[in-house]
Amino acid sequence: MENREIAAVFEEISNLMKIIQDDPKWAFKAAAYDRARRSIEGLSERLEDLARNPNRKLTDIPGIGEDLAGKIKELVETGKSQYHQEQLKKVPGSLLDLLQLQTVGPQKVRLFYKELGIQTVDELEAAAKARKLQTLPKMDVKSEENILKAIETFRRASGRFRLDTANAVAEELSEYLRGHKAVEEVTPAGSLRRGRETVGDLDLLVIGREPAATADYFARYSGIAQVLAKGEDKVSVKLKNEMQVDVRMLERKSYGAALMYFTGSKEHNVALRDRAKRRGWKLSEYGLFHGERVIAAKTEEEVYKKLGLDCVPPELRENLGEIEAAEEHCLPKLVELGDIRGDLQMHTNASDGHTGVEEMAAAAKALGYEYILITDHSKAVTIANGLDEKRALDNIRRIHAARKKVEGIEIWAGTEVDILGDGRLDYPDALLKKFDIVLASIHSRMTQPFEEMTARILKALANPYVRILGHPTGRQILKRDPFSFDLENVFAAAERHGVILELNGNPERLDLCDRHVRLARDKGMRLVISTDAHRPDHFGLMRYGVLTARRGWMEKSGIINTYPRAKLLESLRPLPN
Ligand code: DGT
Ligand code: CA
Ligand code: CA
Ligand code: ZN
Repeated sequence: MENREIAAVFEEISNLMKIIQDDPKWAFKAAAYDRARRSIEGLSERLEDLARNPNRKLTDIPGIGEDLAGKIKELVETGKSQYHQEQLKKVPGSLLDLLQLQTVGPQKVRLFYKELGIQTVDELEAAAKARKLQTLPKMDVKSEENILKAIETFRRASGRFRLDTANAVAEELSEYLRGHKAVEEVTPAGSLRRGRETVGDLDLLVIGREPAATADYFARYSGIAQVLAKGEDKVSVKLKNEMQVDVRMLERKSYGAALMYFTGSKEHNVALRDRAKRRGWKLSEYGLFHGERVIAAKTEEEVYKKLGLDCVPPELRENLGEIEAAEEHCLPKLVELGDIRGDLQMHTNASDGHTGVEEMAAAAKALGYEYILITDHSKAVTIANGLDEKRALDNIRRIHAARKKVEGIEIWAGTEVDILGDGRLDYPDALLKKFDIVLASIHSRMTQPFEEMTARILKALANPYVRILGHPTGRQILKRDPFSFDLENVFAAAERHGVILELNGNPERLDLCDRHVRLARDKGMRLVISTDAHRPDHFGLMRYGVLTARRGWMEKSGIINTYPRAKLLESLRPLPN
C-alpha cells in the first residue's frame, strides 16, 4: 500500500467519525486521524518500508501513536483496517460521495442525512431544487445555490482523474509491463501524453515480440478490478481505483503512425486525416498509405514530414492552430523543464510547509536552481498557520540568515500575502516593503459575485508592492470552480501594473490553466511557473506547470523563472521609492 492510500483510509475514518458521532470522543479522535493523515502526506519514506523495518518505529512519526501505528501495520499487512470497515457499516457508503462536493463537509453531510434522510448526490440535488436545504440550521438560499453548482461540477468531473494520478498509475503499469520478457517498449499515449490536466482513460502502447502472451500477463495485474475486453492485440480493463486502461500491442514498423493515432487528440487526428485525403492518401493507425503502398509509418517525424508538416509536440495537438503553424514552419519552441532556474512560490514550517528554509534551499540548489522565493502565508489564512506581523518579521530574518548556511543559491524573503474580501492586503505597506518580492493570492470568500471579485482583484493589483498574483483563478481541478471574475480585465490590469501572473504548477491547481496561458501568450504577457511546494520533493511538480505552459504555447522567453537572476528582477514591477 502506498502512503497516499493509507492517508486516504485515515481521512475516510475521520470523515465517518464526524458524520456518525456515536463515540463520545469522536471530535478528539477524528482530529488525531486528521493529524496523522497530514503527517503521512508529508513523509518522504514509504510507510510500507518503515513498517517492515525492524530497526524503525512508526511511532517516531509525528502524530502517530501506538493505536495508529497498529492500524498502519494492519493496512500494510492485510490491505484493510478492521476499524475502518466497522465504521463503514454504520452509515450508507453513498454519504461519502457527498463529501466530494465543494462546500460540503462531514458536518453538512450529517445534517442532510439526519434531518432529511439524504444519502446520495441525486437526493441532495432533489432536496436543493425543492428548496428544502435552505430551511436547515446554518443553511440559507446562497448555500443552497452553491450546492447545486457543486453538484454540476461534480457531474462534469466524475470519471476523470487528475494528471498526476494518471501519471502515477501509468508509471506503475509501465513498470509492471516491462517486467515481461517479451516487452520491449511501453509508452503512454492519449491525453496523458498531451499533458491534459485531467485524463479520462489511460492509453498504453506496447511494443513486444509476443502480443498474446503480453495481453495474458497484463490481465493478471493485481490492481485490476475487471477485464472489460481482451483481444489479440488489445486489453481494456477497469482498475480497482475505477480508472479504465486500454493497452495496445503494436508492431515496430508502424509504431509512429500508431503513436500519433492514439495520442490524438481526435480533433488533431481528423484534421491530419483530411490533409492526407486531399493528397490522395490515407492516414490510419497503421501508417500513411498511397493505395497499398506505405509512405511513412515508423516514426512520428516521418509521418508529419510526408504530410508537409514539422513534427508537432504532443502538448499542442488539439487542432488549435498547430497544424497551420507546422505547415509554415513556425511552431513555437516550447519552454522545457530544463529551462527553469528557480521557484517563486513555496512554504516552510513557519506556516504550513513541512521543513525549514535551509532544507528547501538545499533541495532547490540540488536541482541546479539559481534562486528561490520563500512565500509563507499571512495571518488571515489561519488554517495554514499564517504569520502575524511580528512572526513575518522574524521569518524575514530567518530567511536571510539561511543565506549564510546554504550558499550558491539566492534565497529571497517573500510572502504569499492574503487578499482580503475587499481587496485590501493582509499586511500594511510598511511591512510589505520589507519583503524582497511580494506574491498576493486569494484564499477566502471565493464565491463572491463577478463584479465584486473583479474589483477585489483589481484593487490588490493596484497595491504597488504586489509583484506576482498567485493562483489567479483559485480553481482546484475536479474540486472547485474558478472564481467568477472578468479575466480579460484582470489580465489588462496586470499588464498595466507590471504584475506577473502565476501558473501554479501544483497538479491540484494548474492555475492559470492551459487556455488562459494561451490567452496570456497571445497578448505577449509573461508568466511565472511556481510549484507552491510545501516540502522539498514538491519541487518535482514543476513538470506539470511546464506541461501546462507548453499546452499554452509558451516559449522560454515568456516564463520569467527561466531568466538569470538579474534579468528576473528587472522583469518584475519596479518598487516604489
Ligand atoms: P481522455 O481519455 O478522455 O482523457 O482523452 P483521450 O484523448 O486520451 O481520448 P481517448 O482515450 O478516447 O482516445 C485516445 C486517442 O485515440 C485520441 O486522443 C485520439 C484517438 N481516437 C480515439 N477515438 C478516435 C476517433 O474516433 N477518431 C480518431 N481520429 N481518433 C480517435
Ligand atoms: Ca485516453
Ligand atoms: Ca482510450
Ligand atoms: Zn496560496
